[in-house]
Amino acid sequence: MSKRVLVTAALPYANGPLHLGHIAGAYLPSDLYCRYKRLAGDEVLFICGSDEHGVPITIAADKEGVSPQEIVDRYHGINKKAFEDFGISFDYYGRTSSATHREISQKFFRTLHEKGVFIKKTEQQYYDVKAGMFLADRYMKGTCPKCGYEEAYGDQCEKCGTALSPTELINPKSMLSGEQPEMRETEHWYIPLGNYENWLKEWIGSKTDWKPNVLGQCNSWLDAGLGDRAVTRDLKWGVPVPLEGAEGKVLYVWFDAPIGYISASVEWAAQIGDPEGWKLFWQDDETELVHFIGKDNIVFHCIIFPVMLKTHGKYVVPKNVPANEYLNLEGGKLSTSRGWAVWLHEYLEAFEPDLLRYALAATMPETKDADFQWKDFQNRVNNDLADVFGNFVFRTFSFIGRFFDGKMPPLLNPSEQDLAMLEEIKQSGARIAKAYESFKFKEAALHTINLARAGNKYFTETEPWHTRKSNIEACGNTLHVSAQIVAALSVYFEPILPAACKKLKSALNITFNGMLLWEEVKPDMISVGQEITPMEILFKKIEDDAIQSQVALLEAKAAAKAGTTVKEVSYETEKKGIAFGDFEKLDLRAAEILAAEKVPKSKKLLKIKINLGYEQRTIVSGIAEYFQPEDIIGKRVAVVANLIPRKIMGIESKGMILMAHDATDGLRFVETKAGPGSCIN
Ligand code: B3M
Ligand code: ZN
Repeated sequence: MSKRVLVTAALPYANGPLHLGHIAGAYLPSDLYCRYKRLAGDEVLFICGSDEHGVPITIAADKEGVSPQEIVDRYHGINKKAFEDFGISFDYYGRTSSATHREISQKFFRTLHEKGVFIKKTEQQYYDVKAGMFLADRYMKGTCPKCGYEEAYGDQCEKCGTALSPTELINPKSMLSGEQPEMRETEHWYIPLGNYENWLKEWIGSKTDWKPNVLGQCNSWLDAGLGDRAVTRDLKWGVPVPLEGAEGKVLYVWFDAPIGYISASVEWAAQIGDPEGWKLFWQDDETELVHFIGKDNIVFHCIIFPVMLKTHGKYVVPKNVPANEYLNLEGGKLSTSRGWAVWLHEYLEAFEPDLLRYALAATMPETKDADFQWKDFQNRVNNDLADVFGNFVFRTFSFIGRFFDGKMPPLLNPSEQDLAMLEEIKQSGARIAKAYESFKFKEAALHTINLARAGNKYFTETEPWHTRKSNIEACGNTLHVSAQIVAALSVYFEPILPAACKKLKSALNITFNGMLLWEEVKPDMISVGQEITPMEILFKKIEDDAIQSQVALLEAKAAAKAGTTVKEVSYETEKKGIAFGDFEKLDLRAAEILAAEKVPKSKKLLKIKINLGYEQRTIVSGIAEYFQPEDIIGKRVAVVANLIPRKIMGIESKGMILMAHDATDGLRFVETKAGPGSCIN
């Protein structure tokens, strides 16, 4: 029976770009799940969006000296695009600064207020006299009372994961002025979570299928006893508290952000022209609500938000909250401030989405922290995707093309091995499905590649390169069976490798109405005589130097943040030899830089005017992060003059300025004393 599933992925703060830790934590697993569920025939609504309130946003704005709106507009755009480019299949990507969200979260708050859920308390809170404001938790740092970490925030210690309140910090300091704040009186609304302890214990206690790491955190919260949780703050940025006498107060970001899932669903429904359609997902008991999050968000999604939903009365509560652990990077903790991160948009400039989707699925931090290593990424791509899956597909297609006219051969007098292999299609399908259903994505990836592995091995063992001469019927059987496995893989691999599977399906000429479903995968999916279109190689191997340059880039970023340079020089491998004729095609010239300016809306690009003696022209160059425009005027540099012009951000760029990539000093011009226009060769 088909189910209705509402899947949410944690709303990332729109205060910075996404890195691989975010992707492995919540976004790839939720996408795998949704893509699988759609294939399983379930009705899926997949919701995410930008979390645009809260102190992380205002801190980022303060740091840059711009408005919070400017920050969220920028990163909402960047992150939405990165998700799209990476193939995350959200049905809707909202934002909590939208008018709908303000209205819905205020309404939610008012409902709870009218139901008498909140208590109002006057409390002493830290106030920064110099900055003239009450300090939100995140504006305070101090020593964690549990583990002694000196950089703990007012709401949480990132070292030991303990949730804190600012008054628990030892030696509290304001992050605004750096000074010790003083206590002042202020009024706020609280949810007395303790009132719901019994319900929570019973509800969470009934969850036998939740991940142990999630249950563990929930139980330690419950065992420690739940206190009152403030749901309002003294801040300027946020959803205003919709009550009289609450001027200058906003909803606590962790109150409004999860309601963002609801408001995004409301916007989705309006967009598809069914304004009431969201209710089926949020207010019908048959719906399975699943929250995908990182482990630092567990308490909010397993305790606080469920209490909000429950006390509101109209909403379903989550069926599961499959939180992941953390992803480390090359043996170190991912850290934006230390520059130890691989940004998703940066990854996408270098490699295809499918490759990372597979590598992360195979190493996901499901039950414990995992480590992303570039070398391991390369191995998974080269060994699993290229050598196993890609090779199997390639052999199958090319043999059918060469020896069977590009048409599916019949299965005639199959051997036991042939039949066992066909049988494996269903069995693998069931195994993979079970893994997805139980949120074991690593296992799903393993079972899927194992089917390709089994197919590849079968191909080798049945030796069609021999049987094509000795027993053409057996050769046809090998290819028939192999093609059926490839067809099955074009569905089974789809959650992880959507782009590759799309190519495969079209090469196999699989026709279907809408989506081919999991249960429609059969050992006779491709009919005899069906045309099989020859295919280019599915996955190219990744060369060592591509990996080395990623590692070098990472080290350089970290070094730049640390204010040092990388000490160990690593040289890029020399490229393959070229003929003199190839070199002669390049028209290299000396040129003088006449003017330079930043390209608006781009961090990386400079628009540079050069003098080539015989003409002046414009070149757009991606060096803005390394040079100030005013510093490079007058330099005599080497350029490729005969590069075919292309438009970069709307500017026509004619040629390319040569740069040396110095391993210790970063980018350097290739300078020359020759006059503008001189040929270099
Ligand atoms: N923005 C925290 C985070 O990115 C937060 C999640 C909100 S989910 C409603 O870790
Ligand atoms: Zn701690």
